[in-house]
Amino acid sequence: MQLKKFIETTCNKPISECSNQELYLALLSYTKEQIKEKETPCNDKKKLYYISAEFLIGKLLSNNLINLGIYDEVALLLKGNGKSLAEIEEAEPEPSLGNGGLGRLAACFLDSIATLGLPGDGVGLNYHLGLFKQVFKDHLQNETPNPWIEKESWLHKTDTTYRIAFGGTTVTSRLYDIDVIGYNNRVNKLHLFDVESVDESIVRDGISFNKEDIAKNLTLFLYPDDSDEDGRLLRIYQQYFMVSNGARLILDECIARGSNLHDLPDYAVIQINDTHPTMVIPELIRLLMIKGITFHEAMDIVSRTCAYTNHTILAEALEKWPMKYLEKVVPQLTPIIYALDDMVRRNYSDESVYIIDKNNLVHMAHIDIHYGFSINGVARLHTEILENNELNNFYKIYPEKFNNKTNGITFRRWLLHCDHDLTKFITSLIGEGYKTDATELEKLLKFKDDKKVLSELLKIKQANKKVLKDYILTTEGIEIDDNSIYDIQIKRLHEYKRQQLNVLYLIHKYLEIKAGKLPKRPITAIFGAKAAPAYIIAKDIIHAILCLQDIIDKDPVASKFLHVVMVENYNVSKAEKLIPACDISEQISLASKEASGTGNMKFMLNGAITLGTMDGANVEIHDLVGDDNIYIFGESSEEVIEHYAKADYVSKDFYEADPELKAAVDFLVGEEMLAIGSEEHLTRLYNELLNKDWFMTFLDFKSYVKTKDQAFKDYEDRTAWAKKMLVNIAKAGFFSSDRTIAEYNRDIWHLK
Ligand code: 26Y
Repeated sequence: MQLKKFIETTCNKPISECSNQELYLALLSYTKEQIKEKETPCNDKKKLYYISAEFLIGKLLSNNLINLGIYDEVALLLKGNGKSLAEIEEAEPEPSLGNGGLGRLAACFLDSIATLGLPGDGVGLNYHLGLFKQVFKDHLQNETPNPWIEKESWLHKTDTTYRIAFGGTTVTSRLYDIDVIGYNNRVNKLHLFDVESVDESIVRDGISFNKEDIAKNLTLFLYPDDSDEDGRLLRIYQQYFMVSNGARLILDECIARGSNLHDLPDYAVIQINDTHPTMVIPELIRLLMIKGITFHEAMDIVSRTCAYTNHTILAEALEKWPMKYLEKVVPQLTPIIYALDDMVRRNYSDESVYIIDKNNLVHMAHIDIHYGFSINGVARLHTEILENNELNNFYKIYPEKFNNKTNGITFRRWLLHCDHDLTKFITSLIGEGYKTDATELEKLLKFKDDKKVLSELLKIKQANKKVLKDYILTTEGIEIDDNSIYDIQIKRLHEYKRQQLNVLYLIHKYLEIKAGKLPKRPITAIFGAKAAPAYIIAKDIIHAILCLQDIIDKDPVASKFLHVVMVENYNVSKAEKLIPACDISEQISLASKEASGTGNMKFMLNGAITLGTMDGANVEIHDLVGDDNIYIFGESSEEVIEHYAKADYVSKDFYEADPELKAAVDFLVGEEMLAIGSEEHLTRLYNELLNKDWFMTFLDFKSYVKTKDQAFKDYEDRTAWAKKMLVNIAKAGFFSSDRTIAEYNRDIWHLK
């Protein structure tokens, strides 16, 4: 049916009289119909299954319209009737199925897989209450449930259900699907498993609930608090629930496509997204054995089907589960895990590659490395560190399994959707080709010295800054100055990402302003970050940011030059508003610690200039844009790795040697902060930095201040700055997830 007629029939009135909510629902069902028409029966033999605890997909309406090629038509029709598609989009709830980079990467990958026309589905869980919703109160983060599933949604309830048995209980699962539409291409699926007996009403004050009531709580939250034993057990219940359902779906589908299971690797490739889905390996072996295949053959089949992506080198993020937990939750898997470990022990004497260590901890990554055929890092530097340091013992055994796949982002969401004006402008300069071949963005380089083009770029940025200003006023009730420099750090709150370094800079700036040294132009420093509910120091850092925000706001002089804004409940939708408006992109992790980063790529694509360390994909950004178009500071990853090896970093030495650093650190527990903040939180943060500072904040303080001040100074030469913006946009093509996925397919998946 024609769109106008469809909406008016569904809503039973003219478009101009519909509410945004009504229009959203009408467009939701219209889009679903369009997708149905595009769906083709699957006649591919081999299929990819991307299994992940997180899929941070963001709102879907606009992206689906873009990928179906009907966005402009829909927007125009609505506009002609006095409605705005952007405003209608506000009615759509954002799915809360992820936490950070790993989950957003999975979502970008699904988009690119479908866009490249490859058969590949996502497999994960349908968390009803999401990660959590962040609420600020008394300068502190509070957590509340984030329900996002409404009666009408993108989820399709399917007839697929399984009985999933654990040590003590058995539950019934059900599969829900979300369509994944490629840009002018095929439709794939995101498969989300749910437990039939889930019960949202067991959640009390904030996000607490009975962690032992598995049948009711299994799919309530992503990453439930694991600071106690029941919480850790629940994580294992969730992981097994995900992989057992996933494994059964995969086997059922492959059998339906003609597999006799002995030939499973010809029908399926499973990409394991970090270690959360690692139990899929022993679970598949178990299921194949139930079908009559011997252990050895099953092990061989599974090893040729599974590939593993590592996203971190932080020790605490590499999962190790006590054997006794696994015995309790998944006793059916433990004999298999013992057998897998036994094979390793028979072949290798080096204890560091065992699956079960002498403390009876099961190293999940070790299962993936021994019993998968590919191990990849997510940026060049990251893969090098895995090969030469963190996983060197494995690299020596299996050099041929290791490979790099530098991350990417989907330009459909992170340019076409989030920045319509920039998209139109780029198209007017170089045509449409870059939308399917992102490297064509390099054609922009010929406008590097074109004054008109550069000034248009600045105009678009200014307009986006105004849009963000209005958005922040409506959503956060905070007024920012669109004549100021927007300096943005948005990412999970973690000490290694060093939001605290940014905080120390801002304190330093504040003190300078108070002493009469005024910046040329006002600065708006924007943060967005959720801290894991049990991550104490991360929450202390949020507290420090919110207190500082308040202190500066209340200072009649300083507030004219410096504004700190922490947006509440940072999520994909907020990122889509913040990124196009950004001038300076903060990518300041301690070198060697950020596996890749993907926000860095989104900012660059939207014409922000990176202020960063030589870490993760920043290194590759630097290679591409050159010294003049990025602000690099801080010690190198080699130097940092050496500090850890020698244990020679003493934060107090830096504090004592640098009066500016000392003043900024002392400010954390000074009168002004204590007058509005909590002594407990602020003192803990102060002590942590002074006595430990595991992520070496103080090490890079001096060079951070110097480099950041230089960036602010350079900003004043507007034409020179616009040229940097243009080079960044032109060179961003490499970071299209279409490129990343083409590499995964070429080297690992071999689809089609
Ligand atoms: C369960 C717990 C231990 C855990 C929960 C979440 C462990 C890790 C994670 C999430 C990790 C994550 O988001 N990693 C990020 O992956 C991105 C995509 O590859 C990288 O760009 C980014 O550098 C990395 O921190």
